[in-house]
Amino acid sequence: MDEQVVLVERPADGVGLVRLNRPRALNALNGPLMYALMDALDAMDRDPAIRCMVITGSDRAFAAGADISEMAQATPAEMVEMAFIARWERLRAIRKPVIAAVSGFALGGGCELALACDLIVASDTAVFGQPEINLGVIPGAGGTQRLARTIGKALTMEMVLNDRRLTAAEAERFGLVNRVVPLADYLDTAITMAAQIAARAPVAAQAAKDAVNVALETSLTAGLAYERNQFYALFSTQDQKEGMTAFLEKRSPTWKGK
Ligand code: DAK
Repeated sequence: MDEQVVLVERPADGVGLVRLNRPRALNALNGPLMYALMDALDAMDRDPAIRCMVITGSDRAFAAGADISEMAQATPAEMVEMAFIARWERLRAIRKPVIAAVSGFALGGGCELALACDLIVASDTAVFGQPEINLGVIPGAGGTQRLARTIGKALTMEMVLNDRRLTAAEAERFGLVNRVVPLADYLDTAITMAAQIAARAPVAAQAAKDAVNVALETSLTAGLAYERNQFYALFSTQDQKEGMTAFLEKRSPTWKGK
């Protein structure tokens, strides 16, 4: 029987949860799992009932990286043919906020998957690392780029050159993760955070995510102009009228997502 490589749930109002489900391989990210993950996220991105998503693994491993057995004998052409990059790029196109709930190993592509999410909630057992140098390669899904932008050059160099692994506490101290909580609480904490975000003005939440991501890719002047345009554009939404009217009427807003 085929293994169900991801499990999809709706644990709270407006929240979609995707669990990576290859526990025996520590959630190694093989082709079928990446396709299933991206299909699940795409479907939730299109579903108006979902407004925030959570990706998680098991307590022992968020994901121990791309599946080494799938890559070991591949030629460059075969890597391209496997649509290896295309699978990963799909995550960047998701418009709704995505939270990684990380416990245990987040190594290689597992660390990169977490970094590609918008927020990270970690258990106190989480370990973040880019051990690709041990395999004779380097990170290929954003590790060098996103880590350098997030935790700086010095620590990134140590991680990619010398397999320095960060404990959850270090990851929090260096600004890699939003929150570290006890193992028993990490998923609930991520779901609670997702439910809070899901209860906020949906169009504004997508615009906020988009604008922060633009900040990582552009000059300050261009970024400020982009932010301003997004801000003005939100005045075309019913939610802006509702949010400001509700404030003035001293009541809670009712968001329409329009
Ligand atoms: N791939 C395949 N199988 C893996 C795996 C992986 N990455 N990690 C673990 N497993 C499997 C093990 O082979 C073992 O399987 P069996 O022998 O039981 O069949 C099972 O999971 C349990 O693992 P261990 O027996 O090794 O468990 P330990 O507790 O002793 O060690 C460990 C846990 C996480 C320290 C160890 O398994 C380990 O070092 N794993 C490899 C970590 C690693 O090197 N990760 C980086 C892989 S390279 C790209 C996109 C993505 C990437 C690149 C490009 N593009 C878009 C271009 C990503 C690349 C990578 O992630």
